[in-house]
Amino acid sequence: MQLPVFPKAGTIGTAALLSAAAWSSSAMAADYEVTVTNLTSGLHFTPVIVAAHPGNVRMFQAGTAASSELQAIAEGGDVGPMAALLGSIGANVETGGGLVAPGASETFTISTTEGNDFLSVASMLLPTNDGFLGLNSLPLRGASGTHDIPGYDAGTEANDELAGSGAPGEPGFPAPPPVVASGTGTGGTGVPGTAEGFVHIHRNVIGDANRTGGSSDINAYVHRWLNPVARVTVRALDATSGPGRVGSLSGTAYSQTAVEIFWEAATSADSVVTNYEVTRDGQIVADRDARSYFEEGLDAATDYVFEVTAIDAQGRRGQSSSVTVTTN
Ligand SMILES: [Ca+2]
Ligand SMILES: [Ca+2]
Repeated sequence: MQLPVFPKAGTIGTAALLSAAAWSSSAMAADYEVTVTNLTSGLHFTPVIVAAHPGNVRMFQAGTAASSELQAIAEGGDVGPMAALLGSIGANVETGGGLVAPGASETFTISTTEGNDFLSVASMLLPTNDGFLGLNSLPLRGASGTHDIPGYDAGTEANDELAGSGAPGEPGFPAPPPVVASGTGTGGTGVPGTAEGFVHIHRNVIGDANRTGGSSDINAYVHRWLNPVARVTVRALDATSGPGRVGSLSGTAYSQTAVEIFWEAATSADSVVTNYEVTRDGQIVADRDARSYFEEGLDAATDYVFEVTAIDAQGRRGQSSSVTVTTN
């Protein structure tokens, strides 16, 4: 069949062509909950775009020139052109309602249609000239879990670090009130540089400590960051695919140091459950094809939280169940 293909990156298009083998014709429609969390202490995210799309399209590709649609996101937070382009090839697209503040999260529910098995996420980092967070074509099958993502520079604008325009091709970064309130300034002379020409991992901002002058309008004490900048948490909602929860999870303490937990089998709606992952206080302690887990060597009179997650033959994870067991 003829797959939809974006024009090559570097012209006006968005996607690089991937191997058709990466695209699965047996893919099923499904609903996912996608939560984007701002992991930084001082950056704001512009309204987020979340898209489920075929495996042969990409919103961006590191090492190649950005599309005009990505440029609009990275320089001004405008997701409209990218949403329109993705919509035109049949992608499922959701966009956010506003800025995502440091430490905040926004949750999207995305219903995918058949063939849209890859998830991409993007949003501008403020204050930067053309920085963005990007999750690039994550396979949705088996994607339930957390995915930490870095900040990229779109390469379309020089990083002069001056408050200015959010229009593509114009210098400066947009500074809406919450970003100004976080500590940006004015009156800088500008950090020297030119547009880099290709998407790359962002080398971070320089900033300065002079709110009304210096070389940068970015505050070095507030707006510098370390990667990752964002966490994307994906959870499959569709009860017609993948594993469900285990049943009747319970636990028993045998002594001051030994406990055992038990559960009933989980089922997968369209596959078979092959194993169960067991964690104790967040650490994986077992991954097995069994319906119980015994552990000794624990501390006396202590609460332990066990979680059990079913995993099916396609690697998909169900929702976790938890039980607290207190040693004697
Ligand atoms: Ca740049
Ligand atoms: Ca300054």
